[in-house]
Amino acid sequence: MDYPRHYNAATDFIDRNIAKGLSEKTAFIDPVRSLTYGDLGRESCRAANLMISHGLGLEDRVAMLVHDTVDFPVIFWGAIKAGIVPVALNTLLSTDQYHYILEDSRAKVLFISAALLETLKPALAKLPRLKHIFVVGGDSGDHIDFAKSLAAESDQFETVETCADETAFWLYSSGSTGMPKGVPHIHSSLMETARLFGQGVLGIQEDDMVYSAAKLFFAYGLGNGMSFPLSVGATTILFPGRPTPDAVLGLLKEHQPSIYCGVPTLYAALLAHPDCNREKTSARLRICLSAGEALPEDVGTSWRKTMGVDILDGVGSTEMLHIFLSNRPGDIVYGTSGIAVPGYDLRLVDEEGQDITEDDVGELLVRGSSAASGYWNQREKTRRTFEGEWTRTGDKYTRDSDGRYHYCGRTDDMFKVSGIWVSPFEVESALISHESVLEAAVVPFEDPDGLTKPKAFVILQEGASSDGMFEVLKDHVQTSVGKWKYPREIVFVDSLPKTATGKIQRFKLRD
Ligand code: 3SK
Repeated sequence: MDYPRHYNAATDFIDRNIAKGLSEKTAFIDPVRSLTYGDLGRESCRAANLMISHGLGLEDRVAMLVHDTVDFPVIFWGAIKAGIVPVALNTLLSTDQYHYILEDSRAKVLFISAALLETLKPALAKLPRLKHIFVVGGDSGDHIDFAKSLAAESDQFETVETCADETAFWLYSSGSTGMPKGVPHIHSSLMETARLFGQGVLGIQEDDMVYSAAKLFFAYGLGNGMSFPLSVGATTILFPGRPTPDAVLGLLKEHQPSIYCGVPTLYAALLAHPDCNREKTSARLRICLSAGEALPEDVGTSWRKTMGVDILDGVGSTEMLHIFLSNRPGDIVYGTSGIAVPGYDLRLVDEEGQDITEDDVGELLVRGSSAASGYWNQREKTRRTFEGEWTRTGDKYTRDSDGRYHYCGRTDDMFKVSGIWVSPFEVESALISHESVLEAAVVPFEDPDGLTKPKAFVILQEGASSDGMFEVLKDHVQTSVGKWKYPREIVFVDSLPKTATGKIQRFKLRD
């Protein structure tokens, strides 16, 4: 879609709802407070004034290390209104990672939830560019109390005229290795993802209520819980704590959202919970969304059976801001990633960059209006990922004769056994489809003859025993996905290494 040259996303996402008569409608609910669209308009004006009165101006960056409470949208939109660039940070990182990101982004101001101060403290003395720290919700110690200073500001602010093509906010891509990379996104991208996926595929409408277990700092959560609902004047439930199965089922029961967004691991854990059923928890749920990792077929079909509602499995990335490949309501094939989201183009290419033919495995490239143009201060990585209009995803797929995409694994996770590609995801899905398996990760290892073979790390369902399980799972994989693909070794574990956004870090399991 064409955007006017001068465009500030805050006008589109907040003022338009107020002009539509939604001032009194609830935009966000957290466990303590709620905000109407009118409140969001006023509070974000106060936040814009607060940042300006602390010396920030156009294009300056502010870091947000903030849990999912109503403060998050107030700060995020306050910055955007003022042409200041919020940098939303993952709340699950380590002191060293925060030190790296705060240095890398050169944020002058930090908004931080009180509970996260302890982790950051050891890094503070080494961050000379950081001028002010606002503490959100709780004891501010030596720093500035966000709520008090916000209340002292005017609730009137004239939104700064920015360009549709200028940077509005940053996210950090967690990646599976190395330090996170800054990914700047422009003002028009939020509305593009809301229009193309949120409205176009998910079909979000004004009377929807969304709960996203994926947090707002994550591109997936930011679309689910912020840009999609605000694009149509809907309501979001925010939860600052860990989305454990108990917590998620409690929220579904209490608020009865119409849209729930989760990740595959959490869907599997919810299904293993005794209270997971539609009558008890989620009568109003009309659609669920999954991303972050490919959804195993078995999890999708079990959810449909248990909850009476489908999961749309989609594929997105921090670089593209949200989902560009997805199943669609009424056209779901579990175990596949679906088809291109209208508005995005996809290609599968081989190692020489040539388009591959049907059924071959290729790397997925995507083209669309919400793409970032590069990584902050990382020229080599930018060149390897952003190739003109096309963005490399680093994911391997096949495309079947119906045009549906089938996930095979990360480009660096695939391996060959007896000269044939093995997708760790395919073997993991076969393992998970066994009733005793909760989660699985598959990596290559060298057998005593120096040959590459699959090895699995398996978390068993509660109450299942590992006695005799190696033979059982070996046979199960052989009959489900092929004789040569079965794991030659299985290690039974209690947890798997994952990124903060729930992706299995297979490289940590390789010998
Ligand atoms: O990381 C992902 O897989 C993802 C999925 C959907 C939207 C955004 C992201 C980053």
